Amino acid sequence: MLPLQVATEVVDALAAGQPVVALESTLISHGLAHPANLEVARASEAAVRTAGAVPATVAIHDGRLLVGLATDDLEALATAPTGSVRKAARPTLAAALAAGGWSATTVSATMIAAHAVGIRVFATGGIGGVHRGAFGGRSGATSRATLDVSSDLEELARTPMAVVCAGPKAILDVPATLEYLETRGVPVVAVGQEQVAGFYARSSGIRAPLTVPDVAAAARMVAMHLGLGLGSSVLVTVPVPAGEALAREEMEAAVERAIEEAGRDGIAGPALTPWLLARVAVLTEGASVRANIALIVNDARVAGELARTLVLTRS
Ligand code: PSU
Ligand code: MN
Repeated sequence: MLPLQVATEVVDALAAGQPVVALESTLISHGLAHPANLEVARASEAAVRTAGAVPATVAIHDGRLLVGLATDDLEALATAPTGSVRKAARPTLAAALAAGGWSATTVSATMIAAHAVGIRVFATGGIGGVHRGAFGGRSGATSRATLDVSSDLEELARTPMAVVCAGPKAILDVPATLEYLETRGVPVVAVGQEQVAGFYARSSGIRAPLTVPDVAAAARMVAMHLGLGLGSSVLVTVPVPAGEALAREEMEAAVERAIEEAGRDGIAGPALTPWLLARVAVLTEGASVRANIALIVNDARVAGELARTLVLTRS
């Protein structure tokens, strides 16, 4: 049994059949630095509300899986000293609950909690996926296959929700990530453009397996998929707002360099993604952080609209 502690507002909304959007917390604790992390967390909740849905940010505190954070809890998590917050995914959920204190939930752990309470829509920034070199083939110290594939992908395959994101994170092997999702039965739907969103960039350069023109059409596809009871999620990708997007070439140069440095410094495991995001931020002189903030809040807004549309089409 999950030791869930669900905020009253979330309990009430779910009981009344109102739209609820789950939000993850690893992007708050590990993805962005203070104070941008707190601003993003608050702005994401506000964006969900403006869209007409109730936000439920998920995190772990003292052995409880919180679904919906109080204002001071959100602040405590966002201002906790660097390194004091654990990163909880499916494989580390039990350890995080046993440890006490604060842990942030990744996409996989957030989905476990959200699905358990009946939330159908979840927003994150960029999903985790197949890291470059996961199956070998990179030069130098990292030529050995690392098998570093995010537990996000397995969760998408086994837990039914709509997950709204700006595509797989650009630090990943994006084509391999999409192949993996296809193999594991996860539909990837691009909204408003032909290509899968590219996280920092508008486009990943890869044609989406499925494209819909707008959120209403995405909601119809999500309703159909979830109605079939196949067990997997739908990954809905929306591009970062144009004003904050990075050019793909500019971003790729920074990403390549960050990955090379990470290999040289022996950064691996759960530390790798936060390390790369922080390093790309330095290499792009903050431009990647502005894109990251914009895409997270935009995803929350779209997820709010999606949740509201899903509720309307259900009744
Ligand atoms: N989106 C962001 N920033 C982040 C993440 C998503 O814009 O930091 C987090 C999510 O919690 C995701 C995690 O589950 O990164 C992936 O980590 P890993 O690659 O170690 O599985
Ligand atoms: Mn990993």
